[in-house]
Amino acid sequence: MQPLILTISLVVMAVVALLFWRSVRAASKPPQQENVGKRRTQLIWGLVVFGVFISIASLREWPHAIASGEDAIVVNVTGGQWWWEIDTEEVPLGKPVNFFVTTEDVNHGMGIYNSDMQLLVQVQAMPGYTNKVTYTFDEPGLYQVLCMEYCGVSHHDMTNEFNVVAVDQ
Ligand SMILES: [Cu+2]
Repeated sequence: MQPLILTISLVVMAVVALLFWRSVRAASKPPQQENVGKRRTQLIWGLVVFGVFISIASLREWPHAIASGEDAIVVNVTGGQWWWEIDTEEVPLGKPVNFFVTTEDVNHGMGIYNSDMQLLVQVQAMPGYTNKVTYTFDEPGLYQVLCMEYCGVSHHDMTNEFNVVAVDQ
């Protein structure tokens, strides 16, 4: 998927660069036609419509949607200087987990990392708000919750963990 996106991006960049170069060249010449202003307006509106279309078409599923249905699990996470409280130690494998995240003091960032310390999902933790993010774990194991926003001298100690376990149906 990545090479395809890179190729499409390079082609679109080349087309935009070509249009830009033609516009600059056209602007340096005296206008030869009366309708050149009209054509420029059409070109600008065409590019705007094209840009809006590409933006909408390239947006994937809205990232803030919360899983619903009877399968969904709720895990409440509260942050503070400098700790994370998670209301469970075990999370089921293969089920959508809705993390409801808040903080008791300052802003924090809740990031969930797998055992290779790859960031899987993150959401801002804000005082007075409960932010939500959904993630479905597809591998069992120990997962780390780290703070992703500098929040004071012991920011680096702000960690907790939970296990993702296979559950029988
Ligand atoms: Cu923090």
